[in-house]
Amino acid sequence: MFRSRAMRKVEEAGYDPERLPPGQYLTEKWPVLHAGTVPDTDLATWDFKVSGSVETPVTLSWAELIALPSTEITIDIHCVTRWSRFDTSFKGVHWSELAKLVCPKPAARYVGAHAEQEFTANVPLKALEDEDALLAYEADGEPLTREHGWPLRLVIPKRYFWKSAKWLRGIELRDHDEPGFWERLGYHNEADYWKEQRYEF
Ligand SMILES: Nc1nc2c(c(=O)[nH]1)N[C@H]1C(S)=C(S)[C@@H](COP(=O)(O)O)O[C@H]1N2
Ligand SMILES: [Mo]
Repeated sequence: MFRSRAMRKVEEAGYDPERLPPGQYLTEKWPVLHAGTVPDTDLATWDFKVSGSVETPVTLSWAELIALPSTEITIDIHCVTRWSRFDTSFKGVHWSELAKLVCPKPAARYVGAHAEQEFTANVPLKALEDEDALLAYEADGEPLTREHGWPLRLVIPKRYFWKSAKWLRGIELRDHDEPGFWERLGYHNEADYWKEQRYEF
């Protein structure tokens, strides 16, 4: 069976080479990537909003958010710039806990993730409902570092990592899809790394 050089390296590192999506290579490091600057956040004034196509919009303080039941996931990160990092663990709140509070309307099918500095990312609501998606506040057993999105980031493991908005401040449910920051710049709307959905052009 054909093995690319990148896949052979994955094998040499002791992993199943089939874990590496096409066009990716494995890195041990965790690169930092974003547009703009790392925001200054004060947890005392920080809040998190769930809005849009919901019965009961909510605004949660940091204390209220972390008081919600938490879950942990261990996932592989695949960045569109071609690095992949295996087995990063995240702890945080699953969307289902927030859904209990807001009651999504039947028409809600899409999500706009809102982050600091007007950054946005869009995914289908199904992707957020997936059991391995998370609103994460810890990575590898430690609070997120500022560069990786502290205090809260989205993690959507089945898509390229640009969908996983750092410095997340809100989730807006919609009855229609709207492209986010990178999607407006030509990145693929779906971002399935097994299909190499990197760019629309
Ligand atoms: N708020 C915000 N989140 C963002 C981005 C961004 O520009 N702003 N970039 C995305 C991109 S392109 C990637 S690859 C990942 C990188 O996450 P990391 O720096 O934790 O590796 O964050 C995503 N989340
Ligand atoms: Mo990225």
